[in-house]
Amino acid sequence: MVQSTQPKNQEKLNKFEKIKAEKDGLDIKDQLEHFAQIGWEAMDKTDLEHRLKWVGIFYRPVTPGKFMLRMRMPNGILTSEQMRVLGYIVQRYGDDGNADITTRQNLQLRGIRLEDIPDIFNRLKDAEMTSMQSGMDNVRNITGSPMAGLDADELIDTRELVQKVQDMITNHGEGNYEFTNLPRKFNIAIEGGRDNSVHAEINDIAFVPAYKNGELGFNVVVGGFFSAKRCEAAIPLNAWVSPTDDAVVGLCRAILTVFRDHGSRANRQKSRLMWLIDEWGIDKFREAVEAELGYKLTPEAETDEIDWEKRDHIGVFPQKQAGLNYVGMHVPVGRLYAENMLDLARMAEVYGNGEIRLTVEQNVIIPNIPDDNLETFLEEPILEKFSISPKPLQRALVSCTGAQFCNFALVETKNRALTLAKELDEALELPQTVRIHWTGCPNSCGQPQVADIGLMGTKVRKDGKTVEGVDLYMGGKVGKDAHLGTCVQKGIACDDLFPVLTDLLIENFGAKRR
Ligand code: SRM
Ligand code: SF4
Repeated sequence: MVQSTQPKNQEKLNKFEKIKAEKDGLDIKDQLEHFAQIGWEAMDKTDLEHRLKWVGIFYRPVTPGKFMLRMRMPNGILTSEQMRVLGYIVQRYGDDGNADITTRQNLQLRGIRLEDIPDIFNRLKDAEMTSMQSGMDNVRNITGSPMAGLDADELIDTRELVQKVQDMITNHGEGNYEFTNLPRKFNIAIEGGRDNSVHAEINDIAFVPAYKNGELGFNVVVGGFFSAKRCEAAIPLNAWVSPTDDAVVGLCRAILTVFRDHGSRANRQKSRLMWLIDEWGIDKFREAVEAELGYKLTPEAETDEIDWEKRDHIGVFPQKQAGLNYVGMHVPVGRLYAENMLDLARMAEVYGNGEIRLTVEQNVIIPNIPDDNLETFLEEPILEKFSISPKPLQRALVSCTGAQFCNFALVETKNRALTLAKELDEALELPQTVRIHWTGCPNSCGQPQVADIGLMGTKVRKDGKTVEGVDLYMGGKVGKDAHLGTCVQKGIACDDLFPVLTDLLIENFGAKRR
């Protein structure tokens, strides 16, 4: 068994490094049967709270005994059969069971009982799905354009590449000790379209379409990340790669190896890839990657092909395949219940070719619907809930999990976000969508820095009491010329948000009172 802890320079290891050095998180995969038998209360605390995350199982202190299961959905694509399997898994938990579409084009299942895990994992395997290495110091779900293979203006179809990178990292979902002990979490995105659908700038590695000497491939940016302490947009690696498995998978492997062997394991707040790039400088980092690859990287193309505004894909759109369409449905704050999942699975089969896609905006797309099927599709009752023409603020709303399930949360997010967006949509006429992102704490899972208006949970003092509040972010730009927004106002009590956002929307986004 390959163990990969490589602390550098005898540095003092942080608490999590010690946990990993004692036992690789992936070892947990062989103990699941045992845990199911003894029950979570009898488990070793570190196994329960940390190591289970290596196989995607998250103990939730907010709902003890009801676990979250974070899947992997390469490129955000799944089949109706897979969605049905996931729907049945959460259905058995009644009111506790649901699923969230995440900001990484992924699904997280809720209400899961540990005693059911062996059976659930068997069902996932049968349906060719995995939750392997989806939490802690592993590579998160790999994102790609939700339009891959459908869009007439697409440059590179990323589906196979994303799958191949995932297979390399997880050993085809079986688990891969080579990459289960990184210094910190790691995000990879592969963009194939013109609109930067994946938010390339906020990933540790992102591939962005670019022509070099007339050949289409990718420029590579590295080091983008958000954390409570620091947020940075990715910077150019000064590398261009051709869109082949060897080049893309090989480069991911090389960068991950360099990060694994040289990234700092002392201070967890300073362990993401960008800290290593800072310490070394990008040239030394690139040389180390080249040494790992065994060849020199081609310098980047002068320009990339990201020249469109970001699309939200909500509505009905023709595909590049004549006579076929995709329908993007708005799922309020990404929350799905078993009946919705089973409905979506049925609709994908009846009207499309059985495929379902997810977006980083936490919405759902059903592709491959023939013209003749469209009218009946649009009469399906679920479209009243998952609208194809939601009001402007609800349309672009994104929210992290928040206090309902997440113990880091300083505020409740999803319900509050939705209620407020509905109230503001009622009160105001807006000439365009305004992208509001909620995140329950400074970890920034809801990406407030990419939003027009970002709201980050905090605690504030109001009338002598500590109440739930937010810090306000503005100026996030997505699509072409993407850049991060910044904090413009601190400590607004959530109860005061309606008037504050009303004024903000009138002054900055052309809203008019109804
Ligand atoms: Fe996140 C930790 C939820 C996307 C930055 N994130 C967590 C945990 C696991 C904390 C915990 O154990 O409770 C949250 C689980 C709550 C729950 O029960 O759902 C959590 N993160 C999420 C999700 C579900 C938010 C959502 O509602 O969509 C997203 C899951 C994505 C996925 O499918 O894997 C999610 N997290 C993100 C993103 C956005 C992105 O990747 O584009 C970020 C910022 C980008 C980045 O990482 O650079 C993000 N999450 C964090 C961090 C801060 C990382 C850091 O370097 O400091 C933490 C805390 C940590 O890792 O120590 C964290
Ligand atoms: Fe939890 Fe904070 Fe992430 Fe929201 S931003 S899911 S509250 S860790």
